[in-house]
Amino acid sequence: MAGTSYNSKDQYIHEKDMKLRQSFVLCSHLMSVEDADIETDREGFHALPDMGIGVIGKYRALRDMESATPNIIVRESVYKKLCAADRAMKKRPEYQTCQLVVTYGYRSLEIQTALWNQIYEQIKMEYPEESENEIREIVHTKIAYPEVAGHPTGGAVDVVIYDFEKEAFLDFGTEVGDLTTTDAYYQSDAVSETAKKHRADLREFMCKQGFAPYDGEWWHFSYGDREWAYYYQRRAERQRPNEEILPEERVKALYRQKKFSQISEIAHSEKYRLSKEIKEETRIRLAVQKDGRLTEETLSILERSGIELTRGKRGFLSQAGNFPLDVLFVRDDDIPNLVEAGVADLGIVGQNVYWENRSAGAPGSGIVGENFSWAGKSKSVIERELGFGKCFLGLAVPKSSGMKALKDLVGKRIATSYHNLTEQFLEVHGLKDQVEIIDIAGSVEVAPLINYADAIIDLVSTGSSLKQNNLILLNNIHILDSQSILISNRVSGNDREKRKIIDRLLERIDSYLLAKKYKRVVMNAPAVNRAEICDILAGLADVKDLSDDDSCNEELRAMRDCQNPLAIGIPVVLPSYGFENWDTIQVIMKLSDLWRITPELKKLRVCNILFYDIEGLINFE
Ligand code: PRT
Ligand code: ZN
Repeated sequence: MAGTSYNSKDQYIHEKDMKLRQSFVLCSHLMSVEDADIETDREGFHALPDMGIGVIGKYRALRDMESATPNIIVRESVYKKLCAADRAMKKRPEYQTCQLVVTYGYRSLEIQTALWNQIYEQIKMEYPEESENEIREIVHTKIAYPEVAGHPTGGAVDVVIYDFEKEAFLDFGTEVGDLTTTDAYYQSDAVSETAKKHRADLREFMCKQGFAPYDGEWWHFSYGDREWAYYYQRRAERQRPNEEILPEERVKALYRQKKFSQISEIAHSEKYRLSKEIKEETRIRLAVQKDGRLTEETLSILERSGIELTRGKRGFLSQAGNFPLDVLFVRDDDIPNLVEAGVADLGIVGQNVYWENRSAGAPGSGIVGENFSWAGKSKSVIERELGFGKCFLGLAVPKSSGMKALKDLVGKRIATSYHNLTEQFLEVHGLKDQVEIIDIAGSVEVAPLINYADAIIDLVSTGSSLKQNNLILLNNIHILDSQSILISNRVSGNDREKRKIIDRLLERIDSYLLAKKYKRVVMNAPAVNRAEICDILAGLADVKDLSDDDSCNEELRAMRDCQNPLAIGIPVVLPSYGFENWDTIQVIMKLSDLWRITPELKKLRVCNILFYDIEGLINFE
């Protein structure tokens, strides 16, 4: 309960008679609740993070504590229960993209008392003839009596629901903390059906975790304070109407009101500062294809990077339980835009889609030679090539057309779903005004068959689709070689907290990508040939010999330099128990290299060559 406005006595009496008011808790009710034990009151406080998509705390209506502690503070159990309520809420489809926002938590007993005194004086002046008790009740409807107040215990919170997708608070009928209207009453009939539903749902999410609601303010909930104890006490009584509830069975409060001096230590403690600095709740969002060619491999990379997603891929948003990552499932064509707009921090998408999107937005862009270069400044960058979903954008013509060279395209029509890339390609080859582009969304390869186009520009991977439709590549032109890439939003990538998480994720992905290329190979070899065999194996580790894959050379070099006996290409020789003249040699190498040297190894009487997949490879430089 909070707020300092009050109405005239007539209004007060009128309201008091109103049915709605009957559900309100009187100050005298709360005075009858037993105060908390020292034991339960020992529980500490926790500062709510002010960022992220879990529960966060942001002062909104009442800012009287803001200068004392910039973060909203609540009891530790309250924080845990808020997190549980937030998670439970996100399981409901219509609340998947929502989060609980706490707009007020702990208030110092000093502030509570000062506000109480101020209103008390005013009310007393207005109604000099009222009894002390009556005045206290009137004041209590405006501001809680300090001795029974919830916010100073750290157990009471004011909560709203925010939709981070829509970037807006849900409609609750009134603003949080607005006590100038009786529509703040939970059961107010004057608010919309939507607002009523939101109020009821918020109450359900909170009460399922053991919070008590307050009928006077739809946003106010508490745990462990006297109001909470009174609420659950009454509930128990209602459930056992004919039984007497013994004094020791009565629900007691858990927390007492605290002066700021008593908790200021917490507000300024190491733990508090740490939690503010690390912003424990900072999470990053990755957009991936919902259902398509890239989905399986993408999820597999995440899984092999040790990231557990809580929801099946059907959901729109899935949270990793063990890593600060949330995954958005969307159509692949939307991914570059979501990352550009910063709705997602990262995205996994085909280069074809990425460049088609970027070239659309880049002014004065064009292909330079055989390479693409875009002048426009993009809000996203490529972080990694992921090596799957490989294909290329090719130019194909009907076999029977007799077209052999680019100049044969003059006056012809090209069907494609890659308008921007096609246009740039034509421009670079001076054909822009001489060839007509026909945009089609799918089944591009049938366009020539039905005489809708004379050529096509489409993705090719095995080439069987072209074959089936009697098409051949013109000049074997690859307009763009493509594979899936991990892209990031520039702003996210430069944010200190997000960068840390992105780097941690990249480290895991790198370990998976590196491991995927290599096998662990174990073999038995005669000890007499040890040196010769090891030379062959170690010789392979020369970076020059492995240069068919440039992307990993740098990592390889680092591995070789680290003098780690289990590093790639360094053979480890172990004795074979019971066979004194035989060694067991282990080495990590590419399978293709192993096949290349097996004839040599055979000559040196190596036998039992076993090779295994590597799950991952973590390297600390
Ligand atoms: O529904 P959503 O919009 O998310 O998916 P989508 O239908 O747009 O894309 P999807 O799932 O078909 O492909 C996703 C990504 O996979 C593409 O953007 C490419 O980066 C990559 N990829 C890799 C391919 C192919 N290989 C591929 N062969 N995408 C499409 N094809 C199609 C191609 O368009 C042609 O119709 O397969 C046919 C040719 O295959 P081959 O093997 O016969 O040559
Ligand atoms: Zn409140």
